[in-house]
Amino acid sequence: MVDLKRRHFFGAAASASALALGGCRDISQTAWWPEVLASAEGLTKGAERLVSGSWALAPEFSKADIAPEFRANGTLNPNTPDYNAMVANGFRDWRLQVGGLVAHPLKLSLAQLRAMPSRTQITRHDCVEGWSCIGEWTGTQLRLVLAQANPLPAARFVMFYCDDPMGGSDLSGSVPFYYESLDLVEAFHPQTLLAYQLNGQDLPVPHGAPVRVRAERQLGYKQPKYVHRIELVKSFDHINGGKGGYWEDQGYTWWGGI
Ligand SMILES: Nc1nc2c(c(=O)[nH]1)N[C@H]1C(S)=C(S)[C@@H](COP(=O)(O)O)O[C@H]1N2
Ligand SMILES: [Mo]
Repeated sequence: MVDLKRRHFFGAAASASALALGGCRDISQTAWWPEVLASAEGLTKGAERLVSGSWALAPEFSKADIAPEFRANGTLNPNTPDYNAMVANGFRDWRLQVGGLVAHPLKLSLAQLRAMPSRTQITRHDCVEGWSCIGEWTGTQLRLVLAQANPLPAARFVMFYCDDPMGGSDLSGSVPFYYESLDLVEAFHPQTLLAYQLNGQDLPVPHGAPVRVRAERQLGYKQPKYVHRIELVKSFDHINGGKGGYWEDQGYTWWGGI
């Protein structure tokens, strides 16, 4: 029932063309999110994987569908001294760390990521706040990076740690930074990218420069921006609020499948 409600909700979003805002769509507020969903998370995830299959692709669109301006949301600039220094030198010193339960920890520069095979996809981003936007993303499939790192058999989740401090409630004795997680099925999905371009341009700061995740079968909050470290873990119980992500720790459901 919850799943149907949500499908109805996004169905409505997709057809509300009268409300289109420069290619981005906006619909009215949702009172039922996220409390209603939290209770049926396991059910929803199981049902979606049964219906759509583990490897079903998210819809892809044509160039004509691309929104002239992709809406930015959440953090628009981490604006920390470290981040600003990286922006100032074009992310030359930026490194993506991949560690945790892997046989071969990695430290990749932006140039190394860009030198790997790339994928480009035109997809629709759906935010729980009730807007969607179509954009073209280019990046390295996460599966290629994970294959290089060679996850150990105990690994079950992929954690993404971001550069933007979230302020507000103190979850762990230090300032909480945005973070997220995916299970291995989503992480190895062919449309799950470490994206470094939006609409053919280097990823702009508001959209997560230099690298953000695109996990196209998942809602907006499962697409972490400003990712600097990836960690494979057996469980996220011990990480921050223990729910697997910044918004999950505030009550959103961990399963953010569309
Ligand atoms: N690091 C980080 N990633 C984030 C967020 C954020 O605030 N910080 N917001 C999330 C939410 S709720 C959405 S809808 C998308 C927005 O992506 P965009 O700014 O490229 O539209 O990023 C997600 N990833
Ligand atoms: Mo969002």
